[in-house]
Amino acid sequence: MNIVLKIWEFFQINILTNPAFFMGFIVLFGYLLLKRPLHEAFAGFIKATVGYLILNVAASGLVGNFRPILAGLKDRFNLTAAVIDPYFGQTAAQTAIENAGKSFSMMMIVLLVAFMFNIGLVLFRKFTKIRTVFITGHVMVQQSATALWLVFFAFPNLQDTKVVVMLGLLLGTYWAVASNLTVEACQELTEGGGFAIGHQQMFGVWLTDKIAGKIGNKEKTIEDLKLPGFLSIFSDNVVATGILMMFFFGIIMTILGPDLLHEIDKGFSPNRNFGFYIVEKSLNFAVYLSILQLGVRMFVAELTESFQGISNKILPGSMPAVDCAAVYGFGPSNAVTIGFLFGAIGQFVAILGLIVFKSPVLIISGFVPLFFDNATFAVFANKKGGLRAAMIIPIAAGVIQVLGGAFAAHYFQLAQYGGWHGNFDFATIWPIIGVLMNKLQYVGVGIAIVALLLIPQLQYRKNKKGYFKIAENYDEYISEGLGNK
Ligand code: ASC
Repeated sequence: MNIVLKIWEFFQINILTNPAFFMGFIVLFGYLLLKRPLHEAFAGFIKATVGYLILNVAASGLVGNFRPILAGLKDRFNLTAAVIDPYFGQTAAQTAIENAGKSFSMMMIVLLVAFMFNIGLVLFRKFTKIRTVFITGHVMVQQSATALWLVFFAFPNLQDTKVVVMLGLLLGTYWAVASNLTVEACQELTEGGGFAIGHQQMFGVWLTDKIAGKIGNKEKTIEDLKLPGFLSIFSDNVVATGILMMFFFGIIMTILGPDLLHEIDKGFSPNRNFGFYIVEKSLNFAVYLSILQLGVRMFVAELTESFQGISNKILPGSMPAVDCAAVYGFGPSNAVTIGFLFGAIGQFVAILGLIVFKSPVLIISGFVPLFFDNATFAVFANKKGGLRAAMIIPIAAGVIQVLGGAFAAHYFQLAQYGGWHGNFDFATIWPIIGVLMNKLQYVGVGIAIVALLLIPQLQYRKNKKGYFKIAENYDEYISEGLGNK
């Protein structure tokens, strides 16, 4: 057992929680299975790994720069509020777990059990109908932390081994089922890119894909928008993002004031002009978005080609589920900005609602759900329902994130520790799972797992012929007309 754990520890630290290498090895392995020469396989490994590392630079740049600014609102007004953001959620869950006298270290084994269970579900896909392996490591860690607290909350006296097994099965099921739900939407958006989403808003992506066409008009997409006169400068994504973020963060940073910003951002040296600081910070948003797209294009191109090896030879009809930012290169660049801003409108309106109706918990917007969830929704919404859907869906999602987050932070008693996970799935499906566990105990866990496992069965029934084909060979899926069922 010890040796298994040691190997797992090595894998977890070096590869799983560093998906750049995971991606690189998948590509390398795929090319080898396709019998490409070794040097080509190696070149693919480098490009995929570098592509993912570039994506990481951009994502951490966005998160590192803009998360503290939103969270600063809490300090500025001395609020007791929960920030809905997975980083805050993870810290809050960890503190709650330790305060309850439990050890957080079993997380690593929970991850092992859950990941293995996900792979098992793919290996037995003939029965389970699961096509995706969730490989976004840092997100898996955050989700395990929150879910571990939900289990302790519902079962305060449960023995450690039981916690690990139960949570491992529950999380593994969620990773497999929820990422599997995004296969159709992702393949259609990327025209056979060969990946699904393994992130924090997978139910939201599925819902968006289903309802966008009903809300909007796919003939009137963001690309088609012809802006008159001087507004035409907004068609350029760098210009649009730059201007809109100067406006958005300009207001927030002015509210925070230079003194607080000096504290938050050590890079803001005392002799710098506040106005120029605001402009540079805001324009950096456009910088990171440009970087992100470059990285995504690199690794997706390699993955699409090489994964054929894996799906032809060993796991037909399966695919990896990766970071949501991977889809940003597949929509108009402005979609991402539109999603963020309209998500913010939804969140701010809902927060006002909490204040007006004297909610027992107050919520502060967190950057990760606000940006990454809503940008993702907008990209998918634009594909099926054009600009209108790309605005309406993020507004609705913003409201749901705040209300679901407020309920969860309150019910699961994490508001006192200042945070809740906050992403779309953690404002919807996870609070439901948590309440089920709390009210019905083991029966609740059972219901959650069985209900989740039923989802891919229902998906399969709707399109038996196309179900695995869409992941295995998208071109054939289209040419055989299987998508029109
Ligand atoms: C998350 C998280 C991040 C971002 C990143 C988006 O949920 O923890 O750092 O989203 O994965 O690319």
